[in-house]
Amino acid sequence: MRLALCGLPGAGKSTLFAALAGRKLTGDKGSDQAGTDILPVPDQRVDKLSALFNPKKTTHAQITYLDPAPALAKPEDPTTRLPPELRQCEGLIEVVRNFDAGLGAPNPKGDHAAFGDELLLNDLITVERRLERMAGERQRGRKVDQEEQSLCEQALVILEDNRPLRGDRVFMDHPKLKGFGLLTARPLIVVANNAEDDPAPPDLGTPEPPVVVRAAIEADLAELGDEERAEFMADLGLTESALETRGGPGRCAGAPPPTRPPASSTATCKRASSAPRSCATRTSSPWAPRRRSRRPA
Ligand SMILES: Nc1nc2c(ncn2[C@@H]2O[C@H](COP(=O)(O)OP(=O)(O)OP(=O)(O)O)[C@@H](O)[C@H]2O)c(=O)[nH]1
Ligand SMILES: [Mg+2]
Repeated sequence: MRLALCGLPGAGKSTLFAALAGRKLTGDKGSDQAGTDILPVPDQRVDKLSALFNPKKTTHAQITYLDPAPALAKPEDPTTRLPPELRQCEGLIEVVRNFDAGLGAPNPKGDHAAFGDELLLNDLITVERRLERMAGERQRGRKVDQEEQSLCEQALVILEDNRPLRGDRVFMDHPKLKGFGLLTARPLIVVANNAEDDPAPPDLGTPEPPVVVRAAIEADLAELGDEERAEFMADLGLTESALETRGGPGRCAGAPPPTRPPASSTATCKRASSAPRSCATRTSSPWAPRRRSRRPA
């Protein structure tokens, strides 16, 4: 399974990716390099069975994590604002900034809504363009696929109502829609990237709270050797890092015990808010470059 990290610029995607991959951040934090890593999904059942039967080889399920480089956007085409790799993944992990670090006061609820709008807008344009092409083909006397047309029309109604497509399995699985790479039809895990001293999940206006990580701490931990890491964690009062639960960006290190299973379980695959939102009413682009600063050492 391929999962792509996504979200507004500066949300901490690359920092979280480095923590998940258990490796140092390449270059300066905030660099635009893309990354891919394949990680096993921790599964105690597999471990128990393996210990019981002692097979020659034990293979855990694997997840490929992608941290795509920011897209080279053409201002006139909103569909170029998101990295194209998002369309090739089976699921999305949206990272929402909930720290300041010189980037400005966090607005996790607003950022989550803005990114949701961006996904919706992309799908809306994709479906509209396909319907336009089909209308053109019909005009030229060519036959069009009735089922595909009907699916596109149904999708258009939902998207025009500012609702994502992931509520309906038809749009998630249908082979005739596979090639479209519809983004709101992908399962979505929402991860709040919290400030170092804040373990509480922010209110995103969604029915369920997001998974919380503190990516900066996790990335720092990933850079340490075992002994130093244990010391650093003890200093911070942490019992577990993302590296130990990296089948997914699991729970917030040091946070109260989780109220739900880790992200590798479907229980944390949330639906984006289905509350109507308007793409048109947004006044400032969330894609404007943000001021970056390195965290103080
Ligand atoms: N304090 C704090 N700073 C963070 C955290 N996560 C990321 N940062 C900082 O925020 C800045 C942006 O982080 P990145 O990981 O590069 O963000 P990104 O989402 O990959 O950014 P783009 O790829 O440009 O969209 C960097 O200066 C990071 O050091 C965090 O959890 N806490
Ligand atoms: Mg990045």
